[in-house]
Amino acid sequence: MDGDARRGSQKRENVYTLYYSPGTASMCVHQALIEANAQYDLVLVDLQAGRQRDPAYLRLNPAGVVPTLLIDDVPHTETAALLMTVATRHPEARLAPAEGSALRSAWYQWIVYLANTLQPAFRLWFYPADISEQADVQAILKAATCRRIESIWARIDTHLLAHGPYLLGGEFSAADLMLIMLMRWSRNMPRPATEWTALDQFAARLKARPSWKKLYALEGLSEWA
Ligand SMILES: N[C@@H](CCC(=O)N[C@@H](CS)C(=O)NCC(=O)O)C(=O)O
Repeated sequence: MDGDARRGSQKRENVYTLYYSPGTASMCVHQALIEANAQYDLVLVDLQAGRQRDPAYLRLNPAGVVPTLLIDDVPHTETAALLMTVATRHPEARLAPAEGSALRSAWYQWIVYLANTLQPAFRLWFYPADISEQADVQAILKAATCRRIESIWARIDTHLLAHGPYLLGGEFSAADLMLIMLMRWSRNMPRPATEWTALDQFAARLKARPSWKKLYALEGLSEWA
């Protein structure tokens, strides 16, 4: 975590502080902040160095993961919740359909679906040691997880083919930011998400957004640009 002690004791000018690590679950929250044209501070949490388990960070995020978003100095966690929070706080960015509309319900549905299915599957794919230290158990787990992720791509691809180009049809939203982040995580898997036609077209569309390019520059990303 870069400069956390200093940030903890100084008055921040910006409403938001995002604790992030490049290309991880913080990515879609970061892109939402960019889309919303919000002012924010970024604090890098060095996951390789284990800084997510520093006591100071655990006080903000007891699960020891990124992202954490401070809003007016109050810590908030869970990617999907943060995404919905940022979208709701910045209606002018049009990252969420109108409150009370049928599209709004679909928006909740997709974000919760992604958070309940794909994101935990990726957690197993990247962190099989969460479940077992045994290499043979991990291998079985990863094979099963890979099949699970592929079946989810197939389901979303079918949806986009029929109802795309975005998850909500013609309307881009924060749900798409979560989807593109998760798709990116599959880039080194046996069958990356872009092997499905509609998902591939979706990726091209999302990658053309100025917020994607800005996100890449700010997080120092290069792969899957
Ligand atoms: N449910 C959490 C999961 C976040 C998560 O797993 N973040 C990963 C990066 S993608 C992380 O911080 N990993 C570090 C670790 O587990 O030590 C959320 O949605 O915020």
